[in-house]
Amino acid sequence: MPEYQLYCFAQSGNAYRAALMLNLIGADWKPIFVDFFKGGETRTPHYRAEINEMGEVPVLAHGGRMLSQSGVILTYLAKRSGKFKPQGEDEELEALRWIIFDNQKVNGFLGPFRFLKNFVRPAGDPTVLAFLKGRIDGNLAILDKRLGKAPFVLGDRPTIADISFCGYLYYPAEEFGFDIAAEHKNIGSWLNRMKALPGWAHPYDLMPGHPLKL
Ligand SMILES: N[C@@H](CCC(=O)N[C@@H](CS)C(=O)NCC(=O)O)C(=O)O
Repeated sequence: MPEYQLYCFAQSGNAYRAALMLNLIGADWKPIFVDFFKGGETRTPHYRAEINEMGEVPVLAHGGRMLSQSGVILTYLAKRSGKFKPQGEDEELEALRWIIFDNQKVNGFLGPFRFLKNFVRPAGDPTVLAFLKGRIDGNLAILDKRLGKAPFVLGDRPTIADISFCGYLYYPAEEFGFDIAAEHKNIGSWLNRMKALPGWAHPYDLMPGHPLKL
């Protein structure tokens, strides 16, 4: 049995952060498919009792541990592998600062926006989508400005803060209705730098459940 198991599904950018990290550090891992869309698996009593009381993916199973929250999983894997690890207290705090900003305001809005646009019928209320899009544009601009100052979020080398931001950013532009890499040039260049790292793979190739048959 592989050392790490990751509860995930292909459309989840939140889970992609953990899957990408596992691949980039060369971990021995396998995905465990969670049937979020058809089976509503994250809402079942079994999932909430045995896998994650928060009812979310990703969940990383390792030894006796069941870890959720991608930021926690990234921190755990960085500590264990020594890779993509912030060095020293200042960098650790800086990484955490950007990971929380990402979870709440960048991928934290991109995920629900893409979900409402693609995966629910009827599609989400235009007012809600417009609100989310406004927040997304403003927050991507903040990331873009940051990436104009250095090649990676914390400076010259990639850390878990960069891996967190990858969340939804490699999914096809058609799924959003706008092209993030084209509209935000520094983010576009940074996405290419991340893509060049050994072990990088697209979310649809790394996690099970694509294409989605609704
Ligand atoms: N902050 C969390 C977000 C996790 C999350 O929202 N996952 C979604 C899938 S993309 C989920 O499982 N949602 C289930 C639900 O909200 O019912 C993380 O980064 O792990």
